[in-house]
Amino acid sequence: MSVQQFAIIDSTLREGEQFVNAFFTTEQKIRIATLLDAFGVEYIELTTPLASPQSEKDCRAIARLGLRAKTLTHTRCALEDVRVAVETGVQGVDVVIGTSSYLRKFSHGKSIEAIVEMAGEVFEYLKKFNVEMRFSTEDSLRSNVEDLYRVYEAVDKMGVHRVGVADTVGIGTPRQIYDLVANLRARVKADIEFHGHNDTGCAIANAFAALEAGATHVDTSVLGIGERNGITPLGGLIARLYAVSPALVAKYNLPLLRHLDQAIASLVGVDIPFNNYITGFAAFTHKAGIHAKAVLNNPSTYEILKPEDFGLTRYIHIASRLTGWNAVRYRAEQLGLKLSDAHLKAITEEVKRLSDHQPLTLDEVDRLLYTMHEALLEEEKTPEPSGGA
Ligand code: HCA
Ligand code: CU
Repeated sequence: MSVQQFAIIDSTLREGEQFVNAFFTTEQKIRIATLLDAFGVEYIELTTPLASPQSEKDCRAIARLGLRAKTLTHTRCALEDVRVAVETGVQGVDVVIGTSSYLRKFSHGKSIEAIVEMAGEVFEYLKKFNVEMRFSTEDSLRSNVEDLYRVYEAVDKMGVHRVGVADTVGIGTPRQIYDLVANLRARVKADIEFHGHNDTGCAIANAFAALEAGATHVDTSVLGIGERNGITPLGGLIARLYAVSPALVAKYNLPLLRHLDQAIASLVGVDIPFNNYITGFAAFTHKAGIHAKAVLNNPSTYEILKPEDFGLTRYIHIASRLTGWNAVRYRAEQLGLKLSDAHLKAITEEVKRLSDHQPLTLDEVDRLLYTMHEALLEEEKTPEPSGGA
């Protein structure tokens, strides 16, 4: 099944707050929410108001901003929690409860019957308010699948708007996620949300597999921040979808991605990883001569993402022994230097000779180009020696 309509639930202000380095002031939360809204995510999920008095105030403050994105908060499957949640003015409540034997045994200690009963109470109450209701099973991938279907079918009958599959420990593979979501799609009327952790590097692929299987909502966070090493990163999901078809992500303001990544990186005190999707510093760099030549002729030879669509530019790295003379010519043109092919080839050989022994900087290559250019100008100026006697 191809990916159809979908919405992003960005959880930087909920799951992201669970990242070990994260501490956001109210002003910072508002700035993040406003940027996410300008980017165009459809939903913004906020930390439960039960976490602390300030969390409750922040939740209310962001719900009051009147953003285009819908605001959601996150609670346990308990009447006392959802009562507080609806009071904050959010447009939806994301209810979650663990269904795996690990969580049932070591966390809340409830049976599947008790979970269905609690969900009944919670949604009976929430129905009186004009809020979206979501029910998710924590640790879905390590839950008994029959238990899962039983709970999902029960809450579907209760009228929830979305059911959520959560790969809480990042154990799922794309195939497993695809099968689980496809089976669920056949069983419930509600929309389906996927929330995936990245412990084994599958969070983006799993989110994409969920969408292919009929999920309608995907959870992300900026840079993927969250518990442990986090969840599906917003930028990575965008890259994945864009590579299938740029039309899938045309609804988002893509150049804002780098502002979001930079803002979060600096707020939580990390660098954007060099190999980050789209915004890592090496994402649009080309080095080997063969790559550089082809990219200069047509960027699509080695780029599936167009940097300009994200407000970024590509960089051709020429100061290395892997370089080629086409790349060196491109640099000379950038510097406005006119050199013949023979001279460019000679400089390329010099770059290779020098960088065979030690790393070279772009400055050093530029100096070789300028020196050659000046020498040629000098030659032009010097009169030909007269032909002799
Ligand atoms: C948590 C766990 C959670 C919930 C996901 C969800 C997870 O921190 O409460 O609500 O769908 O990964 O299971 O983030
Ligand atoms: Cu999570």
